[in-house]
Parts: sequence; C-alpha cells; structure tokens
Amino acid sequence: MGKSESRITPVRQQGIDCVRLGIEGASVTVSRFGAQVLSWVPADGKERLFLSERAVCDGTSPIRGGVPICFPQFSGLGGLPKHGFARIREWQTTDPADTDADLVFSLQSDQQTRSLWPHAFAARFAISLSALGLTMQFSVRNTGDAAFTFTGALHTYLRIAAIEQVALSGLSGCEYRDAADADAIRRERNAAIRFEAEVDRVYHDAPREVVLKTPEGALSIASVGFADTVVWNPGATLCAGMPDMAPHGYRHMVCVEAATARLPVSVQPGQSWSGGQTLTVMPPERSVR
Ligand code: TA6
Repeated sequence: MGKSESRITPVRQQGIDCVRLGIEGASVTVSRFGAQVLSWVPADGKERLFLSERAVCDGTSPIRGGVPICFPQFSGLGGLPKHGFARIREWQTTDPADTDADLVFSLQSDQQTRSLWPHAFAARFAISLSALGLTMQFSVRNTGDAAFTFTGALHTYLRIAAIEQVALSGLSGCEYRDAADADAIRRERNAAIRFEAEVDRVYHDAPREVVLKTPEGALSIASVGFADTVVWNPGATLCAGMPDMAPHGYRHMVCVEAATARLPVSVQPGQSWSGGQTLTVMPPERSVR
C-alpha cells in the first residue's frame, strides 16, 4: 500500500482513545492523551514498542510505555510534575496537509498549563510512517512575548524479548550523568551497553545514531535536534516497586530517549524549536551482534 492509500482510524487500546495509522503494511497507534505513541508494528509484523500490561490508561496518570512526550521539563529537573505536563494532557489531531507528516497532534498553552508554567506556546507532534521506519518530530513555538527555556524528551520504550540479550552500541566515549549513582559524571568505556541492573543515564551531546542489537535483529535509533540521549532500565528492584509495571516488566523494555536535559533550550518570542527521533528496523546484515 502506498502513502496515498494510508488509513487513519479511531481505535481503543487498553481502554484509551487512540488513532491508528496504517501505511505500507506498517501501523502506529497513538493515544490522544499525551499524543503518546503506544504501538508501532513495522511491515514485518513485530511490535517494537513496550506498553506495560499494568499501564494506567484512564487519563489520571502518565501511561507506562510507548513514547511519552516529556515537556517542558525532563524528569525532576525543575519544579513541574515529573517529566512535565505534555504527557498528561489531551492533544488535538491536526490536519497534516501542509506538512510531510502522516499524522499531526497539537497542544496549546491554556489557563491550566500557565498555572504550572507561565508561558505561551504551541506544540506539535508529527509522525511519519514507512514500511520499516517511524519518525516522530516534536516542535514548539513560543507564542508569547518573552523568551522561555525548557527541557524534554521523547521517552521511547522499546520492546525486547529479554534484557540480558540486548546491547546498545554507539555511545562509546560519550560523557554521561549517572542518575542511578548520585548523578556522577562518567565516560562510557564500553563498546556496547548491557543491562545487568538499574541503568539511568543522560549521555551528553550524544552521537546522532545508536543501535539496539538483539538476537532477533537490530533497530537504528537516530535523533535530530535533541542534544542528549537517555538510556533507562529500572532493573528488578526498582521495577518491583512500580505499581504500573509487572515484576518481570523490566526484562522486556529499554528506554532510549531523544532528550534535551543537560542544557535547557531557549526559545525566543515568535521562534520555534524542533527535534525528532527515527526508529528503523535494520536489514539482517547490519544486525549481527
Ligand atoms: O528518563 C529516565 C527517567 O527520568 C528515569 O529516571 C525514570 O524515573 C523514568 O524516567 C520514568 O519516569 P516516570 O515518571 O515515567 O516513572
């Protein structure tokens, strides 16, 4: 099926209102709550995103899994709710006609956002789908008359069969802040990261592409605009204390996030910022471990 024959349908996933887009044998499902991608199934038919079986999908709290949009604050880097408010707001679908994207969501500042964060903004989340790739682009325009700064991320939860079998390459030599060890600043010494316990790292000024290798194949994770790459897996102990994760949930996910965390981005009045992440299923010859 070609792009012109793309299909967008309203669906419910785990009880939440979503929009599903199908193109070239691939599909992506996005919740209106948070404009959160919950499912991405490329044309090979395999789900690539993790959505916790215990995710809360009633609009009362963030959804554990998929691709939460963290804005205007990454994690606890400020006084806002953790990871900001974009992931707990209802977004609107917008006509993608004037863009290259297949699906576009928008979120504007209102009284509620201004009560938390006193700035005027218009945010967009644009999705482009192909047979083996998913591109997500977040952009924000300053619609007020004073500059603002923000931090944020596309907090992508990748589905994996078994955490002990995966390796993430591409970050060797990169400086990182180790949030799992009192925010120590370290340098990545390993050619590939493996996950034997909690990993919670912000890689500063990270390379534009990292590769997640698994016995089933490899996934390229590329970013633009976002300076940093966050890598997170809670490990068994933290996971056991998370009410919206099954005890074994940590074994089936790893977050590789396009983030702007170390240095806040500044946006002048009338100006826009944008950043994105592209996930691509790699051909078998580039997948060898
Ligand atoms: O991006 C990594 C991180 O900030 C971790 O520290 C971890 O807390 C994770 O996000 C999940 O945060 P959440 O608020 O969704 O539980």
